Amino acid sequence: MKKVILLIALATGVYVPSQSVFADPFLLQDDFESYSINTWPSPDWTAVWNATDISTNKITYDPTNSANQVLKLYGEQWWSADARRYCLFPDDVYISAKIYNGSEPRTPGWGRGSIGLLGVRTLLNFYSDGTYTSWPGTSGTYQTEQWYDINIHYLRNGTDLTMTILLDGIEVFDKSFEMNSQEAEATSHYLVLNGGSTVYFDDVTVTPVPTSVFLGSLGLGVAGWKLRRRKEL
Ligand SMILES: [Ca+2]
Repeated sequence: MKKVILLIALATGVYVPSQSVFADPFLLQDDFESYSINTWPSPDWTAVWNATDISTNKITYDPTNSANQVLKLYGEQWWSADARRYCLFPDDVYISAKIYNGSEPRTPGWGRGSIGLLGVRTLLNFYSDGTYTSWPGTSGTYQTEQWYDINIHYLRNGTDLTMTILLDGIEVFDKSFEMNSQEAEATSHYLVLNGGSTVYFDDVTVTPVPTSVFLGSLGLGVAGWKLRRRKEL
């Protein structure tokens, strides 16, 4: 596909931006395979609150696949665990991660796993009552002890934010709303992975180009994804 586009461009003299949708210009990318088992993924990720307890917050094996390394967080009630990592944030950016929530009993309303931008926004939060929520608005249900693919398109235009969230390839949130000035003007964030119980994370990425699930949702080649309605921006 890339060669075809390049040949067409050469034939027509069309300018081809160096950053095509087929490149991999990740602003953040971590599959947690480069760290040693039973260690904290330093210096890339900063441990905060309960995450400083290395006995329960560490690189470990995927509970469903012993050949795969993941990051485990363990937050106790009222004392959750944060993994934070600095990342540049352009106005148009795609965030993805895999999450597996444990099933320890927790007070209703208490969160299990979440992903967010420090001090600014929780992008997606999985609660102990079996629901997940993004703010403002949409809620659905999920299962514990199961991996989910989170894909988020975070698009700023002035003070307007359009946020689209796909969970396992299904669009669960697609909304535009106004941001405060802090969020509207930010050029970087600390991406936060949070656990209020046992939570595993893997394959965390932030990139300014559409991830494959969004290309698929636009009908560009990944079979099985639904066509996504394009919003007026
Ligand atoms: Ca991994």
